[in-house]
Amino acid sequence: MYIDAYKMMMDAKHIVLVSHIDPDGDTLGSVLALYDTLKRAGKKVSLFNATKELPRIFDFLPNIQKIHNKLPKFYDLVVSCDCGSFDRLGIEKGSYKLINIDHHLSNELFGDINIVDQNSASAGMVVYDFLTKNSIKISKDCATCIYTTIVEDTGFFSYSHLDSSTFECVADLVSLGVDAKKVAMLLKSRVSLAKSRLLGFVLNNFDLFFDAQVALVYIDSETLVKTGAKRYDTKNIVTVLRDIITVKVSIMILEQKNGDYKVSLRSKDDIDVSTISKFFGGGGHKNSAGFEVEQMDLEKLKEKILKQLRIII
Ligand SMILES: [Mn+2]
Repeated sequence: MYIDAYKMMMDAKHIVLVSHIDPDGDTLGSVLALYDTLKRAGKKVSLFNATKELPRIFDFLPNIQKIHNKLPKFYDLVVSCDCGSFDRLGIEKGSYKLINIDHHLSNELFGDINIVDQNSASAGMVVYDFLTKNSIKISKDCATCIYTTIVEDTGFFSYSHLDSSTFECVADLVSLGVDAKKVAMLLKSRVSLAKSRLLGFVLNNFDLFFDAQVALVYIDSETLVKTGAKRYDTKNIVTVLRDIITVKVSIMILEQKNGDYKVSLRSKDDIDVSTISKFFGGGGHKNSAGFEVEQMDLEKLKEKILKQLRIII
């Protein structure tokens, strides 16, 4: 499939690289790594993301300013990266071909070609495998993008899916010119004022359950307005609660603009929160998962989540 996918890319007239709605460092780094490579191969390539405003923290990724929320008039191939399901792409179905590059266990294999490796630390690492298996030279810019996907999805080498292949890949990327110290500075040492304020809110307003093994925080739209935080400032903020020594699972319930809820779950060790997110129709990984629910009574929602958690804790 690696070879077939490359052939499909080379045969395409206009390729659109699609990163998922509410993008993170993995999806953005993956499409930008491919963009760099395909442009060097002389291909016509566009970058699409359905979300209007991209997280500012990734402003150092080469060509990120070329990602737009408008699709070109004609395109015959879509390549999606880090999208577990088709609806995460934010595009309509059409007559184009689709290559699905991902690492989610829950991937729905919606592509004409699916390169899905659930043992990969990031979707960007699947891109890396794709490039090396096709003997394609990786530029410094491309390596920086792939490196970013790995540090983002592993929390700078702290979560699961870390094995020797991850570090072999990283060693290769560093030898190709990645400045690991610089990337760490750019990603870890720049927090927006709004996010700092939101962090303050989270630490002051969480509840504990099951002998302090579960921490839960609810963030309503008003809090986002008050702190000035954007939706992407809420990303991974739930980990600060998981880091409390007694806590095994942390939960963030985020009110959406239309009154629906987005729920993020983080866990430690062997507690598999993806089983919870799957119960509610969501997806994710063992220690990091999430789902969305339609408008309902908040207390009822909390009760329902805790009831499911009771089973696995
Ligand atoms: Mn990912």
